[in-house]
Amino acid sequence: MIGQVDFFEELEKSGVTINDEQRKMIQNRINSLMNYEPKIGVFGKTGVGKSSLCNALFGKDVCPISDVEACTRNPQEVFLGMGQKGLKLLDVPGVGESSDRDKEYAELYSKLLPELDLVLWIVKADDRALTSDEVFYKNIVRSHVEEGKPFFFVLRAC
Ligand SMILES: Nc1nc2c(ncn2[C@@H]2O[C@H](COP(=O)(O)OP(=O)(O)OP(=O)(O)O)[C@@H](O)[C@H]2O)c(=O)[nH]1
Ligand SMILES: [Mg+2]
Repeated sequence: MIGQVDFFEELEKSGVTINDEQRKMIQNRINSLMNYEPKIGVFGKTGVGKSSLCNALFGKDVCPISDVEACTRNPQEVFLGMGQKGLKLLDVPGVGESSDRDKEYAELYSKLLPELDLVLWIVKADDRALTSDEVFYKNIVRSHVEEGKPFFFVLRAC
């Protein structure tokens, strides 16, 4: 790749000598960074519109949605291609449906969080019942945010 050739030329011009093995390692590292596809988790309470947001960003109905009942039961990955690169959205089941489901989803969210590059937590702007958002944030998400995980609350208009 031209960028990599320039990079190595520049290093040599600056008097830095690298052997073939080091060059290969650097090249592999650059390639894996260039081809990296960030993964974004779309979290939040059931019915806030997580799957609808993924569909809107994807431009097609790839994640099932429901007007009347908790819908997403398993995490679903949506690939958003942008030219030769892209990123992955992970649509997950929503919290706050029942205590049994919340236990299950607490485990799921905990398992997924380490592999995410960014977490979006969707909240309906007019929602006044925020207990499950608060409990999940405090018990599951906060420690990751404190360790540097990028996190945004996203307010969904009504
Ligand atoms: N008014 C309005 N309704 C929306 C919006 N986004 C989603 N909805 C509606 O909200 C309802 C729930 O949407 P879903 O996308 O299934 O919600 P979800 O967060 O994926 O729900 P779970 O999969 O159960 O966690 C559906 O009736 C959607 O049409 C929005 O921006 N505005
Ligand atoms: Mg859903």
